[in-house]
Amino acid sequence: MGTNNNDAACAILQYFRVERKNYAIEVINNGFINDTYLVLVSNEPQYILQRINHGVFKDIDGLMSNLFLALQELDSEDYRRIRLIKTSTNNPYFKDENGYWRLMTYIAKSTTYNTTTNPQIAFEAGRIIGRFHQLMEKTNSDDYVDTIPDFHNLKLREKQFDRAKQNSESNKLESSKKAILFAEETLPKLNSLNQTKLPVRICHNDTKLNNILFSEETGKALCLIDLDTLMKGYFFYDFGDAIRTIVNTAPEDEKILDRISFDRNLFDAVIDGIASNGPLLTQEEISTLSLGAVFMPFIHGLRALTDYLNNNIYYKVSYENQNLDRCLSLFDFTQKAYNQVEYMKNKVTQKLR
Ligand code: GN1
Ligand code: MG
Repeated sequence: MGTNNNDAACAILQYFRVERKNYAIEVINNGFINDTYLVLVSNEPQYILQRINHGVFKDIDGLMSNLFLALQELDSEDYRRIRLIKTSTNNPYFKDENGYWRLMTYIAKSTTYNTTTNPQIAFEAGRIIGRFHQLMEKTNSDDYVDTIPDFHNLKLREKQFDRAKQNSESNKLESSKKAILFAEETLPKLNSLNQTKLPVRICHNDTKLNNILFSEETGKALCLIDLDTLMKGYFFYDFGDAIRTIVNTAPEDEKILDRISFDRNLFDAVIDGIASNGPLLTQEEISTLSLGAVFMPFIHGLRALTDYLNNNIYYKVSYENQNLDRCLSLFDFTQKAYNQVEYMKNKVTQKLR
């Protein structure tokens, strides 16, 4: 996070329904897609201002409508409410020549973690993801727009990967040879993940650990943030994204693969956290979780590899080979999770039925 007097972002605030104050802006350099800013008054964070990536999210009205619908449900004694602030002309976002801007409340005394070794944090993460799904059960999924159609559809991601291979420069095909081979070997293994009997839920679709807000005071998980990919999906999507970022104690682009691990204690803690909400999932859903924890790191690795071959046209990268590093790291965890499928299967059937 760096401080800067970002005048352009600061000037945007005047179009929203907020008091006129002397605001300061800090850039949050965390995401791969949107531009995110923290808005402060006298060093105290007040709001989150974001410029939505219109290249990635084509239907901004649909996206904002999803958010408003979901935020009505996501409000409970044990689930912290986030509010969207409208513009002075009552719009959910402000549009200028630089793009689409939106403003949200900041939850005071909160924090996020990129990685963890603490089972209590893993438990809380599992608990809040379960709670999110419990609260969202009431919502009518037909009212939601697919903000990125087929986001976690492996068939589509495979097609995009094949196209990227055909068009890629030969030096990139060479430097990612091992990753390409791993992808080709792993794709058929994931076909047995049967999705036909699964209930469609409104999922978060990006439940990595750093999209969970924790209280700095109590250590409890407060809510999920980054709701742009809220749309129809299956529970194992949200489960797998949590597992890949919690049970692996290394960062997503870790280059030293020995540091990547599947930590069973942390896995058990996530499951206990989900279970603490009471029964939540159907038998069919439970039966997809172990392979789901392989599927999610794999699909993210495949997308990173595809983007590497396409010369980084999708993700914001901070160095040339970041997509390849992310891919290798995600594929390494995919294999490590695959080796634990039996372990995971036993745990989830024991604890979640
Ligand atoms: C992207 O920008 P960020 O970190 O919220 C991506 C997610 C990935 C994530 C990290 C719309 O999200 O799917 O989990 O990078 N979001 C989109 O791998 O592609
Ligand atoms: Mg996201």
